Amino acid sequence: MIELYQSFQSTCSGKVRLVMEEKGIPYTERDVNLATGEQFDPEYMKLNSKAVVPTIIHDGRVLRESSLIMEYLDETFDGPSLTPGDPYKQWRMRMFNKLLDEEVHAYINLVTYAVVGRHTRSENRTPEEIEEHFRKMPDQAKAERQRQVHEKGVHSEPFKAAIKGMDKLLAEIEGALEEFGGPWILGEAYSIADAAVTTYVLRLDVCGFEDMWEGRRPLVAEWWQRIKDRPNFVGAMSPRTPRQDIDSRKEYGAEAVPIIRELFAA
Ligand SMILES: N[C@@H](CCC(=O)N[C@@H](CS)C(=O)NCC(=O)O)C(=O)O
Repeated sequence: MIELYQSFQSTCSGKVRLVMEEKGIPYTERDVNLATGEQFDPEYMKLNSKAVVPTIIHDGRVLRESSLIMEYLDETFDGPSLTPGDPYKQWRMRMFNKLLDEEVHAYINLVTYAVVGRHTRSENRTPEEIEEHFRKMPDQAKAERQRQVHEKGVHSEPFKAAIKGMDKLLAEIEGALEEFGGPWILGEAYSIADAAVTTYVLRLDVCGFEDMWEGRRPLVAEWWQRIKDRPNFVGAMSPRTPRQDIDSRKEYGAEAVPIIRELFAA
């Protein structure tokens, strides 16, 4: 039995869950509450020194980094293979993971912070505590972007840049669906590439930003419907995610919808 240290809607935890659901791997969820800082608990940091989720424990071994965990699970367990046999397609699959790790993950964090995180942080901390948090961040360029997003939310320039960055991911998906002929990103077989990008598109969907593909990126729109119809989609976010966490994203996200429409009309 795999132990998965996770957070309900965390994109990276979702990637791992999608693979486990697809391959029928039994797992137990261990919740790490990122809002209250449980990721910094010294006991948890013994498992994951970067203080992030997910972490899995399998056969007494501790594994980190969602992209690498997906490949580990695919190679270790029976069930449908999620890695294409063709080396070129394997390269494309890993390029999707690289794009997520190096760019998209930072963009989605900014999007989520602009839509909902800034509201919850303001409810739980004083303005002085929030400023102290920004001052302590080791990467001050990142802190400045977050500060702007904190102040102006979905009206800030970093939010708009992050939405454009997310559109780059959608363009990559559209391009691969066209190149390989679908129905999945790398062609006939559902793969780690599909599982990896699902949670990022889901975050946009949960925020009510489906205009980013509907009517704009027809192959993504059809693929997204197929993804949501798959049995493993249950793993995209923890099935125990509180309903109000999901609803609040759509409620707060409504403010951004006209901004996004304007961005893509320009
Ligand atoms: N590269 C890591 C990134 C993990 C990551 O950033 N996880 C987020 C949740 S999706 C997290 O734990 N954030 C902790 C925090 O916000 O303090 C992976 O792919 O596993």
